[in-house]
Amino acid sequence: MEFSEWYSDILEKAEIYDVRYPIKGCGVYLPYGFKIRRYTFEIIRNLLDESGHDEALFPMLIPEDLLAKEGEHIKGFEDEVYWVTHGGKTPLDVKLALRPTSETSIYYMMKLWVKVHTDLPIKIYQIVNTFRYETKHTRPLIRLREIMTFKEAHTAHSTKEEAEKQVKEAISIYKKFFDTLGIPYLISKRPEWDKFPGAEYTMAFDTIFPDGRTMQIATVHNLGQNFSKTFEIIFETPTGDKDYAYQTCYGISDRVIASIIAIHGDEKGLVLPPIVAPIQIVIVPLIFKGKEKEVNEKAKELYEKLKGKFRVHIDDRDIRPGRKFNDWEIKGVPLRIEVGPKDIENKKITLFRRDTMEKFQVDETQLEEVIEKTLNNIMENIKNRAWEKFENFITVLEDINPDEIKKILSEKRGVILIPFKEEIYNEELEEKVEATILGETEYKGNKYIAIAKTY
Ligand code: PR8
Repeated sequence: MEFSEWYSDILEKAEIYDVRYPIKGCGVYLPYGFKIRRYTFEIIRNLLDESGHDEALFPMLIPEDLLAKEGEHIKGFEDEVYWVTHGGKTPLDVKLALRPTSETSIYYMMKLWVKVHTDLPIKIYQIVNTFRYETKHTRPLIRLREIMTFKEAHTAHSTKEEAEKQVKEAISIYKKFFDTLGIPYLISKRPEWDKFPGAEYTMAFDTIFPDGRTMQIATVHNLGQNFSKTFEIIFETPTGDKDYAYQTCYGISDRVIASIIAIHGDEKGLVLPPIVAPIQIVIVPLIFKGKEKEVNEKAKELYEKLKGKFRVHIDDRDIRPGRKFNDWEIKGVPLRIEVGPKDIENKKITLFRRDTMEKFQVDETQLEEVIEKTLNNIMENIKNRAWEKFENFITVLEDINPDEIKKILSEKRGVILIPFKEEIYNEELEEKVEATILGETEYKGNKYIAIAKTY
């Protein structure tokens, strides 16, 4: 099955996201998908909180003059902005934009908050929806017009060095985040022509989807003083001079959810990292005539025993066990416990792990310990498997040969790395190889230009 077909199929069958909402690029998170989203964004929330970021919340509407203040920024976004032009029947004096991102609203406020160097650094973030009128082909959770989960962090510092350090911290936070989810990545510095509108430079994380195309899953931007000069975020330095704040911003979106699905899933359905699985263990009673009471009681007993430690669910629907197995396999539940009369007699528990589709038995006395270990092992296994596939998608070439590059990108796809040379590093190279230049990257200690077919 083609990847895109598999992907649409799984969003529906695993009850993650319903695409039938009558606006292009907008869909509905179903309860199961919503829980995956909640656990996933809880990880980034914790990582940001731990590293001194504070969560805040800004309005969704931005007045036109504010959005247009920074020239580069508005140039980059003007074709993508949704406008609110009326209040009821009355035309508004000032058009209001639905935020495509929140630099302009946040930096307007930062100007009011920053007076002296001791007011800095400011490190805030919000997890909100943003709107971009995307003209490229929209795709569920990948290219949305309403980005339903946009985690954007914004920082301001008193020195250039501190802002530079913040970029490094953001990269290390995202590394931890994607490592926790087992999502492989290549980090590159985007070329000048592809940096964030208004940034000095952009660092990006790309992963590779099963069809060999890359997906930008996070970006970290060093904004220098571009925005602080426009928005007059001025502070008094320790020596009594005035300076403009040095800023950074970084973001991720629903694409993280799309990546969890795409990277770990298999022909049977989802394979969820236990840390974000809404149900980590499903208990399926195997009912045999005459043994109903015994089996159901055992299932309940196990449920009570495990529920404080893990996210457990008993599937007591009145349908065949085979169908239950299938449903939970599609939904990617990491572990299944099958409770049958024979096992009860032998004081054994039958476990099934979704990642390897293996069944095994454990002694009831060791159940919790084995579950704990197995969940960790599942995470390790799916992470290693994902990195292995990712590495297989990387082709290192010794020199630039457009025909060879085109051939690889039409057959195997993935990412091609060619040794970095200033003289070939320009937009024309993209035309020559008929692909996107992701940017400059370090790979195994050497500097390369990364080229790929992107989403
Ligand atoms: C910023 N300002 O905005 P960025 N659908 C889903 N995900 C998307 C879409 C879309 N249409 N467009 C972008 N993303 C900065 C940083 C505040 C935070 C995802 O940066 O425009 C991409 O993964 O690069 C992208 O890397 C991330 O949002 C941040 O968007």
